[in-house]
Amino acid sequence: MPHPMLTEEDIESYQRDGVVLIRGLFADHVETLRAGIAANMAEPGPYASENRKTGHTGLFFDDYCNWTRIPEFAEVIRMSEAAAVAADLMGSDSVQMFHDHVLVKEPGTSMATPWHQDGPYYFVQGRQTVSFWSPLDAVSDASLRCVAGSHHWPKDVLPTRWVSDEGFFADEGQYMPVPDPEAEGMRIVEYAMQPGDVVAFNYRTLHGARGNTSSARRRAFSLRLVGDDARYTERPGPTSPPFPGHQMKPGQKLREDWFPVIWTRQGTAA
Ligand SMILES: O=C(O)CCC(=O)C(=O)O
Repeated sequence: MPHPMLTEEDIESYQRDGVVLIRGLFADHVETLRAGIAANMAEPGPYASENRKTGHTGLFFDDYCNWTRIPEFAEVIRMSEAAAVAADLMGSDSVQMFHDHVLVKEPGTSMATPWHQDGPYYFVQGRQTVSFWSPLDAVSDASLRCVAGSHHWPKDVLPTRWVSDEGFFADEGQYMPVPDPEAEGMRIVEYAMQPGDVVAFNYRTLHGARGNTSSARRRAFSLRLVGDDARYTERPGPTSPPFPGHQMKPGQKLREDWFPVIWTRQGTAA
């Protein structure tokens, strides 16, 4: 039996399309996540960015890897149903924490989040991966947009730097160029969402988001988890996030002192 917040069809959609909507997964945690985002923005971490792109208006703040210093994020990671739901979507017997990401587009922010797959920025390889993107404000136009089935593409998409559009790594033939899903007629999945709803997507699912031209803020919390088959892999340069000093070797499971196992099917997670 799947987790009560999921149907068998949700799991099939996730496996087939690399994306599925889960209404209300964080509905009981919206105020906690808002408080965590406020704390994060009041005291940004070393990786925070305001993504100031020439010719654009507004402010697109993002920051990641703060859950160990922001108790509100740690509470939601531990107390919500996210890990149990992640296990069923991934078909995994365990769930390991990877990191958190906050993405806030203030009213009148014109910059889009460029189309990208998360996986190629990360040092993680494996099929059992999931990100939970949750708006903390109602969204329509500024929602997440995912290309159905892109997690099955044979080649990774070249990761790029969001402000300069430069390649994140030198491409020696291992990447495909960033496609234009609208021009190329790809199936783009997007939803009008309420605070606490979640889009679950695979690390290899191509996704992006429009700017926020509305008069309301668009705060979003993204939680990145991995399952049984996730292993450390090397990329052609420092990854994003970089996790300096990690000392892992290709093929190893992510070190559990930095990336704790937060759920197991036997119910014995730390
Ligand atoms: O919130 C956004 O604009 C993009 C989110 C995203 O790329 C992610 O959560 O991986």
